[in-house]
Amino acid sequence: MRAALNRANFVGGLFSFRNIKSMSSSSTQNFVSRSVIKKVFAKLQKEGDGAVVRRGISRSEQKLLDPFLMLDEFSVSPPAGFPDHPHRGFETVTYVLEGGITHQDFKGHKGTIYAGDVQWMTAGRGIIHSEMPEEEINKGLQLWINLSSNKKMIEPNYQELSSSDIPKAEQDGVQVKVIAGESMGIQSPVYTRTPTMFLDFTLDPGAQFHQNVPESWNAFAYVLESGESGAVFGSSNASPVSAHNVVVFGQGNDGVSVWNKSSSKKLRFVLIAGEPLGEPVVQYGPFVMNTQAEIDMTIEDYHYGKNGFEMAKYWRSQ
Ligand code: FJE
Ligand code: FE
Repeated sequence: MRAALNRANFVGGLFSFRNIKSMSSSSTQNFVSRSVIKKVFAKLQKEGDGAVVRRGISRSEQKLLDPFLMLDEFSVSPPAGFPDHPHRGFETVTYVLEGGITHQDFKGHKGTIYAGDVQWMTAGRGIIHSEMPEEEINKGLQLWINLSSNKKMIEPNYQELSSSDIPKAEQDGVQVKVIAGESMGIQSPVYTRTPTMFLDFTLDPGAQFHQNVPESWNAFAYVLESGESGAVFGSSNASPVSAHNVVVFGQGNDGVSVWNKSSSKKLRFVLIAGEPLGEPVVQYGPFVMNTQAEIDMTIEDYHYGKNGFEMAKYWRSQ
């Protein structure tokens, strides 16, 4: 029934989008939404060199939100930033919301991403880089996605998308930017080594939407902007969520329903979901492996410049 509807919706290259409204001639709820099982306010925390981040996901959420390891909402101004530091065993996704971030790595990869741009970095066996702010005010999100044991030691890789490369769609007062995965019938070009959905939604006042999420995946939302009592997730009468909160959804059901109950302000949030890896996680700062022995080996590799960290001894960012 769903698949047939999907196909029927594709007409002459134009999509018509399923959502609560368009399918609700007889009832308002054709989908069962996951419910909110936890809310986490992203507290301010010092990180890097003089930088302050709001950490929405940290170790305490890792079990509930496998494969996600960390979500930081950053706001940095020079001279603060994230100078030379290593990563191994996972991916970092940097999504700039305002200003720009310049990155340089130990293999000569260099560039600046600006508002709306995304850098999807697979650290794999090892990256050493700096991430420094470009303008007066620089804001964005950084998400860490774990890699499965057989991919932790792959060669590093970058996928860089400028704002114009990110597919966008709009329907009934709901705008979406598809950073990873699929929404409203459009698909991101990003290759996700750990299957991931990363959607940036803006809902006009009074708008509502339902996003499907694969049943076995873990899912959360992070509220970027919301009017007073605006952001309602899971059920139309659930208590509203304010900005800078992570909303963790329970597993199962069709996906996630959301309402912007504000009569004057837009609601902006990211919806992020991923297929759990179900593997043990041992984290030591920016190294994420499966066992303590692998962490010990990683610290040794970094110290002696081995197994992917060969340039560690010679490289400094400019
Ligand atoms: C880090 C040192 C670091 N949150 N959000 C140690 F510098 C970092 C780090 C960041 C970071 C970078 C950006 Cl652009 C945005 C961030 C932490 O680079 F994660 C650890 N553990
Ligand atoms: Fe980094």
